[in-house]
Amino acid sequence: MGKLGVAIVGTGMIGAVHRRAAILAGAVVRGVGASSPERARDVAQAWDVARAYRDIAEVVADPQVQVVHVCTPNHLHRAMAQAALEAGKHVVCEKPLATTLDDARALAALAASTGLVATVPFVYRYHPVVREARARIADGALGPLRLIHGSYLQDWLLDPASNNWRVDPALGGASRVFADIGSHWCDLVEWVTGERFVDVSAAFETVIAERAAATGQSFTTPAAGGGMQAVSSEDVAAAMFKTGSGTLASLTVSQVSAGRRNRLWFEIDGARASVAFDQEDSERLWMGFPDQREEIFVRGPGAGSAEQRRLAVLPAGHAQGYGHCFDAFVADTYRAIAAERPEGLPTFDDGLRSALIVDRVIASARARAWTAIGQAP
Ligand code: SOE
Repeated sequence: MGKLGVAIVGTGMIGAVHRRAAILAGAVVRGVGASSPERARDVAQAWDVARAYRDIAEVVADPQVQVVHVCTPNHLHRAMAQAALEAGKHVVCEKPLATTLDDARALAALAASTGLVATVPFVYRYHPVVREARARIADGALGPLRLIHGSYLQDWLLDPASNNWRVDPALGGASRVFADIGSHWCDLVEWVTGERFVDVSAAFETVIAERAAATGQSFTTPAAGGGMQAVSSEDVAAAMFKTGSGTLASLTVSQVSAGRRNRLWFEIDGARASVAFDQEDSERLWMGFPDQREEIFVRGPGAGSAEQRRLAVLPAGHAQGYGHCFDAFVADTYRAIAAERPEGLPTFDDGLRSALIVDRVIASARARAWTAIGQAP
């Protein structure tokens, strides 16, 4: 089979991460689409790719493209992913899959009806030690679960001078911090434990009431000479969940926690052992036992579960991290296109599950009440 042809739509920070992973997985980036034709031309030149698309119609009409990576602001995901699927292209669509539950449902249904590969980068599933935690829980090492807790903290929006399209609900969706990063934690914890959250009680706070007017760029500094603009999306959120088997979970999410760059952390406490993972210390998995024993499992190709070893691509001591997760996710997406069945590949069904949780979290925060999520989809 020849090399897969790929289009990257959206050329901010995450578009560049997709591009690198696509190339490492052996694909050819045929073209890029961006926020304007001028930007697409500039990026096509900088990335040395053949085509600078003016719009999504040009992307999906390109016969050289078999896979479309949707890396745009969230409000465009539905239209872009739908156009690609309808044109028979496989899709990798950034999370959140869509800004409304109805849109996520429509995309998941469309993907299922086409039989095309449609994935969502819940990439923290690709840390080897996360796979190890999942394997040990599946093997019964923890026993019945007693408590799940954790947080996902960042600080890139701590400064009121920082702004970004994610802050604007018209572009990012009705939830910001929860949809952007709380969604990762929920996906990860449900996947690692095999449990589903069925009820939620959540609260949101906007702690920075005004931010410098946005330039529209990713990870911006303020527009020159711009004023301030009111913020309505949440900077921090707290949520309690109950799982289908009755385990209580608590999650704290923030984009304004100084010094926390990308600290996704979870701990799962069972009757026989506890297990904890920290994304900023992602080579190690902590396990604690009631007899005061501890185990630090270190990522490496020579030990642990089959999936841990499959994803441990570097020798121990040669740190693997976020970029490797992304690379492995994209490589597995392309394997699925080649009719393999890689384990744990997050699909549009997982994107829909996440959209349902986000929708229920928003409803709970608005109603100030426990709210049902349900096990499906
Ligand atoms: C910004 O908060 C961001 O890039 C998220 O959008 C990603 O999903 C997360 O993995 C890292 O932080």
